[in-house]
Amino acid sequence: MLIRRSSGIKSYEITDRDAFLKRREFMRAAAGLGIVGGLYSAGMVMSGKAHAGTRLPGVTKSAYTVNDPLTPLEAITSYNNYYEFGTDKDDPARQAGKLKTRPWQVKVEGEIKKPKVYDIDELLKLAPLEERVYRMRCVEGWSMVIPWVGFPLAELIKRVEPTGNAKFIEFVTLLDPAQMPGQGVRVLQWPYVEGLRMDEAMHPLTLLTLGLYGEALPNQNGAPVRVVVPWKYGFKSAKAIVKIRFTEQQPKTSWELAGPGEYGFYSNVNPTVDHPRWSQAKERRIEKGSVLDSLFDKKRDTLMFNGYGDQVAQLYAGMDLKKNF
Ligand SMILES: Nc1nc2c(c(=O)[nH]1)N[C@H]1C(S)=C(S)[C@@H](COP(=O)(O)O)O[C@H]1N2
Ligand SMILES: [Mo]
Repeated sequence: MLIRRSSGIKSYEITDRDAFLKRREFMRAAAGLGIVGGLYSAGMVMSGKAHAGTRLPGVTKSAYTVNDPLTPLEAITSYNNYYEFGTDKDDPARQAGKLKTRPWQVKVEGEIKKPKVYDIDELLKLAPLEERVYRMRCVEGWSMVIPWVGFPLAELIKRVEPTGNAKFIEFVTLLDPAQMPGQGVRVLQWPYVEGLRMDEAMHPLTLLTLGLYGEALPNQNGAPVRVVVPWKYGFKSAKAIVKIRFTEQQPKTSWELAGPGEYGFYSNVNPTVDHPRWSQAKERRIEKGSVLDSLFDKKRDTLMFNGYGDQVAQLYAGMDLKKNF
């Protein structure tokens, strides 16, 4: 995703294996010496077992679940893209622990009849919580399988009653450079903004997400609330949302503004449309105990719409997906 560094894409595709190993060894050693407290804020990442999350009550298993083996919690919480906390994969785990996620409000506004500011604890009770195991495919070429907890975004949308002018929905992440050190770096325009067309936002797969592995979201994964859109590249799934805005015009997303030729508004997972700088035909699945264990596995084919075509292809009937990438 990183497009302004001379080294280009910042992913394990080009991670130097020795450097990666050394850094990990260092972190392990640091943990052993007990100096990790200052480095890994909540102290949760090294073990991957106990994170800041509390158990979410009343979660039922959803039929919207894939059978692929789950990515372990350790990998999901230690290998993140979250540029508000830095552009290295381990920056969010090191730095996001300090983010204050209470009190937290989500302002819902724009082309709706019932604008409302939701307190996060009200949002948690808005609709029954479901566990959904989704594939997550990052535009960089890696993927995970994550047991999210949340409810369909449509539940919220119905309650605020969109007007006839509501054609799109915009998600805005917290803007707070004091808490989010990465916002001092202009790799993106802050705050992080993402968006969907209204029918995409209403689709039952689009999940307003409050947890993973049965617990409240770890900060590095977008606490206290994010969206997850499993048939699109991961960057469409904005973290730490403070505003949801209904609009008539298509929102300008942070990634479109950063690289219009590279990141389109739709960004559906599509193995036949290459990113200008790399192929999207294949991906590496992170599915072992740690990210490192999966780094050198064979690649697998990327699936059209990330394997959700049966459910979402009709949203794009008649559209040229090479133009509307
Ligand atoms: N606010 C915000 N949301 C974000 C990002 C970000 O940098 N900032 N990165 C995106 C990208 S590129 C990916 S792949 C996913 C990663 O989600 P995860 O770390 O929970 O796996 O978050 C997305 N949401
Ligand atoms: Mo990503």
